Amino acid sequence: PEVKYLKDYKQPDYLISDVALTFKLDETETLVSAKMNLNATGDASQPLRLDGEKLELLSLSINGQLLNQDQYAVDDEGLTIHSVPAEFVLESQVRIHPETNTELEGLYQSSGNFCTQCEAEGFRKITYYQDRPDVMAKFITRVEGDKSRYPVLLSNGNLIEQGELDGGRHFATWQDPFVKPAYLFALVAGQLEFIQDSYTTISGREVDLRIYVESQNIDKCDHAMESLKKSMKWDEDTFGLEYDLDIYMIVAVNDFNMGAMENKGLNVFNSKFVLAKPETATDTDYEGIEGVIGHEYFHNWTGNRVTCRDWFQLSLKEGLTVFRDQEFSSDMNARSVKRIEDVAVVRAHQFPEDDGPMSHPIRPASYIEMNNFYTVTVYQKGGEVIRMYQTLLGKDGFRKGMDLYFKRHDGQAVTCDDFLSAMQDATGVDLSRFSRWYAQAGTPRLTVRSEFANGTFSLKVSQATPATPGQEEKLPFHIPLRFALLDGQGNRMPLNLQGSDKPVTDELVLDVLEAEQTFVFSGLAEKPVPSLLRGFSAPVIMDSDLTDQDQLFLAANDDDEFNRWEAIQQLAINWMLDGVAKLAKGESLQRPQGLVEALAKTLVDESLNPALRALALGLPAESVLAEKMDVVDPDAIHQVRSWLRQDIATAMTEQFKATYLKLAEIEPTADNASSVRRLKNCCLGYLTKIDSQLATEKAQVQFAEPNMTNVMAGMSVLVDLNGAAGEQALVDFYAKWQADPLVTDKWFMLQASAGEGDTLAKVKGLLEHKGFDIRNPNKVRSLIGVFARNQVHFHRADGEGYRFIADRILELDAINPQIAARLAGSFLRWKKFDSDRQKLMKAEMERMVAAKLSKNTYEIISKSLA
Ligand code: BAL
Ligand code: ZN
Repeated sequence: PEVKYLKDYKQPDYLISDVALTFKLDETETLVSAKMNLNATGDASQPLRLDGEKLELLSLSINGQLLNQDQYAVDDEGLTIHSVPAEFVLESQVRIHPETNTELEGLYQSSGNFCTQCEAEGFRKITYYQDRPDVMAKFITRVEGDKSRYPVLLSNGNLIEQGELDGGRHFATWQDPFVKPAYLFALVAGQLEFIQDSYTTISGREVDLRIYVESQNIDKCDHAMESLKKSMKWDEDTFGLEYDLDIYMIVAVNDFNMGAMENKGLNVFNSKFVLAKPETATDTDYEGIEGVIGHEYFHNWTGNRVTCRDWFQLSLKEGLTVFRDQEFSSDMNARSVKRIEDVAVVRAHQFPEDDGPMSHPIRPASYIEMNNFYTVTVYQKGGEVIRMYQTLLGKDGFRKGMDLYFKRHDGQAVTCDDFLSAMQDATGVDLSRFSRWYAQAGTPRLTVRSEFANGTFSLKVSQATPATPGQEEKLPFHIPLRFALLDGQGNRMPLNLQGSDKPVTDELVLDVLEAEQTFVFSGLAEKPVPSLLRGFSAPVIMDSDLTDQDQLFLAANDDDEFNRWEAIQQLAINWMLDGVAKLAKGESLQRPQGLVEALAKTLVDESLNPALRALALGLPAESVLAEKMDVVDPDAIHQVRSWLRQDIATAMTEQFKATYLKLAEIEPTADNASSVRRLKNCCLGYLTKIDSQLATEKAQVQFAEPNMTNVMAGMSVLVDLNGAAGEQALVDFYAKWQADPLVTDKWFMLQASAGEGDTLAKVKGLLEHKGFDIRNPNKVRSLIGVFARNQVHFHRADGEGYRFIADRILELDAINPQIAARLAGSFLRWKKFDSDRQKLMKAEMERMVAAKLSKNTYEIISKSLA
């Protein structure tokens, strides 16, 4: 397959100013007509190339003249018109087949309704077009369909006409007044109901807000609507950004490759990120909905009004919009809880990606299949890069940069360099070295060593970034290191930084710019404990010389809540890695006394948000430990982590019981309900380890509650205890919820993630279950995807876990290459394992690559094997 390079970017030879589309909808044969105005950007000497895949061309004309077959050539990826005028009208008609579209890209059907997904390159499966983000046009879309089967007909922009047609059909015409690239096009048609609300913007315009769902879900839209209104207000308050159309529509569909899509004025969402009521959705679902509704809404400015010049710039809109949604959620909820959760995702998923064969900078330099680059690097590390701008420039400086970015680029398709220039020009801060974050892959290792003598504290900071594929040598990054020094009472001390002309403060952002730098602070009355990389101020792996004693001090005293949590994590990681080494030597494990005491104090510290206490008690994931080992031993990690959980449960039995019972009594308020549940369910999880009778009793009570968070926690305890009660809970749960696919997803997930028992046999059996459908991405992610992340069972020593996933990848690749390629990512870390497992994984990858694969899956597997 062809590799595309950023360095080969050329501006288009022709631009499209306007396009009028007509869809004659039919399940098996939809007709799409397109009429567009084109202009040459140069002398019109070049042939016109249009993208198009899986289209049946019926007619093609220029300025009303039908073209004959000598005048153009069609291939699998598009068509070329050999000669065109400098300015012309192009008309085409194609036939497409939505019913057989299982890739869920372009126009397809979900639950009998029509919908579209065009990002990144799906519009070319709808009609012939210059399907690239720097071609921006005004769209008018006429949708025609059977009135009884498709009473609702939607597209981008404002509704300008609707009416009846012969044969029981009707039509609607939508006009989008804003220019947009084709990836933001959307069409929805079907039997849908909607809830409606309105929002008055800061300048007094009234916007009609609608959420469209299947009728059985109409009672599950309120949280999404509230989240939308909060997002609109937040973007006005925080960035002065106002919505620009008269209507904002969200449609929930069951079959969707991504989480959601920001199409102009007509967002299409995976129903998982819309539908919620307490009986069916967990607190995590509620948070996810608020975040994703916000994310897609924020794209209206960061993505739609200002979009990407080319797909290499994806992080321009995604990193920025992730940062914006994270900040929104932090303002709506508990900031440090959100920060801890976001950092946990970076560590568990982005750091491994950055350290593996698919490692790429947030602005990749090449790709085979763009869909493979909707990654945690482009999104989450991209978000961290935007956060670093704000850390370096301050909130006001960052806002000035954003204002300048919109002033310069509204209505344009631009690059990450343009964003950086706006930040630099608005603030006068030199960001030349900062630009390396866009070009270099890999996670910087930051080594911090400190010394204290005669009232002077010096901090020696060195950075190094390991080689990544295609990038052997790395230059130093510009790393903002947020920093404080704490005295014996945990108070921040004044920071007299030598050589600095800035006023003395008690917290600083140190500019780490060189491979090695020393920062010296003088005039200190006592030996301080440093609080480093506060709030995780940069996406780096830090190696500090903090002792266990220092970490225990920080866990109890740091005023940076992130760093309090971090100190406990580091203590737990150190102990568990040490435990794995001990097991290998046949030594026994001993209680980490200090850590357990710190956890006990945290558990009962009522000055802390209950969710924060639960996070402290949640030990680092097995995958996080795996990343810390040169050769991963998944069984030993599992054993050590389980031992520690058991030991903590034993040591703190009374505290867990008392806390559980106390929290169960609390009458929760809207503000604290979810964090109280989180801590309560964390306690219940620990109680399972020591008092199975009490845990069973409490779990049964929760299982019967009208609250899905409590039900899931209860069911998971019952299943963990591995007895008849667990089996019965699974049966009852399915019987109750079988008609609700989002709830049955949870049922599949719980079983695929089981650490104990023969999980593989269970999962194989569930593939045959009537509730499972391999064509539905949510089901695939819940059952097969969750199994592939099950450290113990995917990595079974007999290789059966690998074989099972490889078989599913091959099966899925023929149905939905995007989903297959995602799953193929499970093999990327194969070189981290022992030689037997490496051989087994390699054999499966070789088997896959020898088959006829989509370019999506081929890119992942071939890069992994390289
Ligand atoms: N643009 C693809 C989906 C999202 O990031 O919002
Ligand atoms: Zn996005």
